[in-house]
Amino acid sequence: MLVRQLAHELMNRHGLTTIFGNPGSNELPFLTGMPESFRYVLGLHEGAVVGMADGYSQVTGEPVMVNLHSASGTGNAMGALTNAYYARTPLVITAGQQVRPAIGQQAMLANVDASQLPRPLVGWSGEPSCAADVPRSLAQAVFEARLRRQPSYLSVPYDDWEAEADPNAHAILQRSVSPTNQPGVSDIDRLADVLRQARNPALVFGGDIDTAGLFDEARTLAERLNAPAWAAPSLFRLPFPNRHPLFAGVLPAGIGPVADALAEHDLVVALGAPVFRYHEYVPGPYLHEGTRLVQITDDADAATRAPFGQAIVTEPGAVLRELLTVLPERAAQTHSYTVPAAPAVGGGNALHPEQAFAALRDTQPAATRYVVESTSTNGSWWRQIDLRHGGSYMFPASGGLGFGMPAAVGAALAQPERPVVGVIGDGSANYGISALWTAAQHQLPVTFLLLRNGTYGALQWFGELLNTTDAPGTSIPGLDFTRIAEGYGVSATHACGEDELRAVLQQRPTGPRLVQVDTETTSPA
Ligand code: TZD
Ligand code: CA
Repeated sequence: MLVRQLAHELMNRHGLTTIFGNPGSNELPFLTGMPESFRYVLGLHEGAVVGMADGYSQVTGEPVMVNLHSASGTGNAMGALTNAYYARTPLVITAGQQVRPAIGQQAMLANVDASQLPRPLVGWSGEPSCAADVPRSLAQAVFEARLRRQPSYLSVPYDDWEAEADPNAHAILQRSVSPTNQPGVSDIDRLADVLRQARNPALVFGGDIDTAGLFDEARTLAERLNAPAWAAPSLFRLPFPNRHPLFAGVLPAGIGPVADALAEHDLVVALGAPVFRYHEYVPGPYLHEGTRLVQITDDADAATRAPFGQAIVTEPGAVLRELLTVLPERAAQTHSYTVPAAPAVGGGNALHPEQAFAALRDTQPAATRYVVESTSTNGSWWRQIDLRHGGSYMFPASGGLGFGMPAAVGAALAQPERPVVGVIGDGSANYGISALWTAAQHQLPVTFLLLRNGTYGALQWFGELLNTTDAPGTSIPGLDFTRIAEGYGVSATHACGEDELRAVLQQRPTGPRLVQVDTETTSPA
């Protein structure tokens, strides 16, 4: 058996039969002779490749293969890797390397110091020391990604794939590596006691809760405790129905404002979130006197780097489920979800973003997945949208633009029967635009709602916050995304006014479509 055949068999056994990639010559010996059951999803730029893989893996909850071209392909992918890293997406990235004798002399396409290149945006990173070690290294990349929920990176000299596999290497096919970080009985008892004794507890749920498929459990725990539930700051997935009467909102992303928001609570239990991912620097105490915080996360890094609170490093899902068995049942309550106020209305030819989001809410199926990458419209979004299902909302986890369009495509590939809408700003769109081509080639029924306000709206807002309103480079006139989309093979409409927008959105897409609408620039608040 060749190293390549053994690697393909290993991928097959781990369910890694979909590969997102953009190949070059170094990668061809790995990609040749792929089993029929494998699917190679071609992206035209590595940012889109990683964004698609990220969206795909976030939907399946499983590791996924990514194939990049040596150093330059890896470089192009780095921005997208910031998002995958903070979303804790288990990408298994392979990159083709020059043959070993050519690396040191830096022949064309050598990836010099390959294992360093993607750091610190991957967990494990390596290059096998010889061909015989390729299958084991690939297995390690897979186990690392799955176990630690971090992207991992493997650089492989391209002549290794044609080498005869070492007879011992077959043992790798039988291996499994299982996590056992379940909470102990005493951990649960103590936590349940603390919760029972709390006068006024609050819950904070992070994106990990939704990624782990715990959306409904999170709601049930809040209802059981009758405690308000916040979404953690810098939210990248919605872990709680946003119009539920116990939903307190997304925590602000500044130190002082978080303390203020939680001031009335004596106990805060944060599940599946770092404590905390702040953004704009607003000083203040981490928490006010009288509030204590317990963090439950399976991300050891997120526990050790937090500046305050008690952390328990264990699987939040297990804690949620155990707490639900020990905390007393309450009589079933029916909750009437809050109704959004009528949307604000734009002037002139431009819609207020709230009008666009109300149109989505009223026209799209309830289980629609939204991948949002529109930065100045955040407040408008939460004021209008109504999300009651797990997996309904994704946002770039590190704020790196270029995630939205590709992730929407990846999400649709992972689960074609669930509707996907990308809500994309006219600035954001450009960083991941080539994902349109992949959507067209696979005829994925994704709607891209393109909000065109002609600016980097969020930067104008930040400019006022930072007193830098004269900074250049925040205006982006002259873009017509209907023509760009058509060039990539995606049908497109420019919707004028609210009625036309609603009429277009009412139609169910059979393939990808882009709907461009002119919007007013608003503040994210
Ligand atoms: N480049 C990358 C890769 N990520 C970024 N976050 C930025 C630049 C900086 N940036 C922001 O943080 S928001 C933003 C930029 C350029 C404007 C996005 O414009 P948009 O949305 O049209 O998508 P709004 O609603 O007009 O802000
Ligand atoms: Ca914009």
